[in-house]
Amino acid sequence: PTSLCGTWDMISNVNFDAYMNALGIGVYLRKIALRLKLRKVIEQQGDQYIIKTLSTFRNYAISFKTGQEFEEFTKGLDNRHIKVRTDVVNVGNKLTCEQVGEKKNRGWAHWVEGDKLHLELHCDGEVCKQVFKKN
Ligand code: RET
Repeated sequence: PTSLCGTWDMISNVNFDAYMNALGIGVYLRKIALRLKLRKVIEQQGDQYIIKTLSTFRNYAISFKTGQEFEEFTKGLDNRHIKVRTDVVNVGNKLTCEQVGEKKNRGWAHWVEGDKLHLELHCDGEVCKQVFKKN
């Protein structure tokens, strides 16, 4: 896709609470997470991506190669072990994945439009939409 690389700061976050609730995250952690202004730092070398979610409260990072299945432990989020299927692919300018595990219909998509990074997170029928501007 259009390069996702860079440092991106959150400007909007729609339905994050319902998404976290669908993940089974408790009300206390949800309240903290909802107040955070998240920063994404995305690095890419060839097929290799590192995506960092940074905040004053907690950081979270994943690293993977597109097209190769990997295992993710969502430490500090819902603390589940999931298989992220080789559907980490570039579909029409989007970097998408499906996170296969206990939760149904779980995954995300990243894409760039203009100077904004868009991230759509879904789980069990809930869709969260986050937008970031280039730092
Ligand atoms: C925070 C704070 C602690 C509680 C929760 C969080 C959620 C993080 C999420 C990260 C998603 C990362 C993605 C990376 C993709 O490459 C902010 C760490 C629940 C939902 C989609």
